[in-house]
Amino acid sequence: MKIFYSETHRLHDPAFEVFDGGQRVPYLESPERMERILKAIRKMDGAEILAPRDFGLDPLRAVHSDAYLAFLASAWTEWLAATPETAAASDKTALLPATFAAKRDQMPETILGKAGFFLLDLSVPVVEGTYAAALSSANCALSAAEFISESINHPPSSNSSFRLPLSAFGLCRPPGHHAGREIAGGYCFLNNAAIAAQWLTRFGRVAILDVDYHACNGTQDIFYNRRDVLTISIHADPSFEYPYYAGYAQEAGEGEGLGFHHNFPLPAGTNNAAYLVALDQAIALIKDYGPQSLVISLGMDTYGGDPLGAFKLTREGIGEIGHHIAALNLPTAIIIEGGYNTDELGKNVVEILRGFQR
Ligand code: OKP
Ligand code: ZN
Repeated sequence: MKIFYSETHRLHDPAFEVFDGGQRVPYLESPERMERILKAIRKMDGAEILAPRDFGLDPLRAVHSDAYLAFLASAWTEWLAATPETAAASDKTALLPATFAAKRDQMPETILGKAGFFLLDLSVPVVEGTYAAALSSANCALSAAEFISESINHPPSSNSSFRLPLSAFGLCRPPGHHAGREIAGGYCFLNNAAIAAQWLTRFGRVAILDVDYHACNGTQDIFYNRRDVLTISIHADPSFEYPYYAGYAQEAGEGEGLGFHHNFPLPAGTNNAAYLVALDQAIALIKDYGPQSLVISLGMDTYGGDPLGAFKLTREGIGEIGHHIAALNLPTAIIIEGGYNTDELGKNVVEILRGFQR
């Protein structure tokens, strides 16, 4: 399997985030996550690690607003200009506002005003390298999408003599699924999976299946009124879990998009069997939709030992997820989102990728 990866993610390495209760804690979405995954993947049969191609800004502008992209591009410079003392302590500090926009019809002018407008919560500290890292992350997702696009409209059953690239893995950091059209949140700045899916729409209908522990409020936001991209998310019930304000079962899309978004909120303690029931329902919806390609937002935080999750999936359950999805036999770009048990992260990712090796 082709794995698209760049070291540029290291440029996004904030010293802290702020947890509930107001404590500053070490940033959980750490560069070490990628190191652990890479280490395990290198031992996998047939793994080929490739640098992403630079797709430029157009595929990002198809998903995010220009004002939001401009904010990400200049936020750090503006923050430095507004707070010269930041420069001296730049390895310990970050741009993080204390006021957030409940109403969004006016974008303020100052950098703190804009930060509150474009950031959703206290887990998206912006540092000097955030934008560069986010761009490179999106390019990894786009490279995976481009690679699998070769097999779109060429089903594996057709009598071609070469093996079609049915799946590829975007080893993306920072993650993306909480980033909306013009908002960052939950460690996410650019919505890598949405950017890949949008790019794939040139070849026909696309489905996004999000199996991260957290609801994909960003992906839901981006495609909510569209029917050319089916979005489905299986996650912890937002009535008790982040992101709290999206991911409810009754949210089903609107306008043209009504019926083309599905949420499967599950309770704390969800085990393999209960998870796979929801997954198979989601897979049936994807079959009915009949997409030309599939994007997976892959979170490993459904694992029982995850510090941010309350599900009880085992490594075997995680392996099953891979096999069930791979049985759809669709050109599939797998994009990594969350997963914070660094000791088990690599093994869990390899376990799920195994289902796609054929
Ligand atoms: C990102 B991804 C809970 C704090 C939650 C944000 C979590 C973002 C998860 N006490 N902070 O979906 O894995
Ligand atoms: Zn998550």
